[in-house]
Amino acid sequence: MTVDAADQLAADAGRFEAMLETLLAPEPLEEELARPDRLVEAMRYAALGGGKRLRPGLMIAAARLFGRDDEGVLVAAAALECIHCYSLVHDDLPAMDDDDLRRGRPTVHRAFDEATAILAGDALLTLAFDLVADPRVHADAGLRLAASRDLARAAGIGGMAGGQMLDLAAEHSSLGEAEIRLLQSMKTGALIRYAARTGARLAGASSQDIERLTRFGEVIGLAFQLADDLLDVEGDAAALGKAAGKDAAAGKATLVALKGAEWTRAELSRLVGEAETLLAPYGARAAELAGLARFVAVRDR
Ligand code: GRG
Repeated sequence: MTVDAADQLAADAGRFEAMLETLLAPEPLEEELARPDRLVEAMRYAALGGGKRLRPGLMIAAARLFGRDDEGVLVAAAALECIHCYSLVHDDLPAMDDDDLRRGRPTVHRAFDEATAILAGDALLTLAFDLVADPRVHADAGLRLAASRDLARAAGIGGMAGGQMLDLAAEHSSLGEAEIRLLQSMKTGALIRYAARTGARLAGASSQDIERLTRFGEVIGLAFQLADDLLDVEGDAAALGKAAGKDAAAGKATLVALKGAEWTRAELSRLVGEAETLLAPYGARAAELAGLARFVAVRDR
């Protein structure tokens, strides 16, 4: 990644964190009777406790490519990150992956308790749709509605939650390549695709550009999952802040398990090449997105 692109990403993450902090303020908003302390604390623990902020970074960079860079984009990015954080809280629960560590700290149900973790996830998911409806996201209510429906679909039955269901159903069974790709594009790809697509859409990009950025998001989503599976078998548990090798030990179906690490590295290079080709029409203006594509494919955490 060029120094400029890395600096830009770091600056975006800082602005994003500051916005998320205000959106998760402990004080009740107009029309809210109260915000129970323990619930707010658990939500803040889940959402403000580190993380690479990849999805917000992608949305912000995609919007900037088409000339928009304001607080409304940060609010939309916060909505998406709330959904991502809720999914991690619920994924870590005893009924799902039963993880003790996330981002190098105790998981929410370990730091609080199981019922609080379930509620914190629920409240983060719900807050996301409140945020997409915020007029700062876009002056056009129809466009906010479209962004909201897209988000529901990315997170719901045909997206992340559906992908998680397929993943649970597939434990200890042998899936083929097409089934693994489908599961992963739903479980993790859908939110990443949403990030790039929505950034372009909120910035008023043409439908052709929105479709190009949507495909870019799909490619990044595939690369993200392949890199994650590779890290699970080859990564350093301390750097990951979780138990590396857990998915492999649990017999989860991955393309790394099916086709091997060498094939996976070659596929990652191919995907980075495809991402760069998709960005080629935008020239140097897309350096930040190109940097993100490379970061996703070679990341070590
Ligand atoms: C519970 C409905 C529901 C869905 C859970 C996304 C997901 C579905 C589970 C997460 C399981 C997991 C660890 C999948 C691997 C890919 C992934 C989403 C990793 C975590 O995302 P990062 O690396 O996390 O962006 P940070 O901490 O950087 O935000």
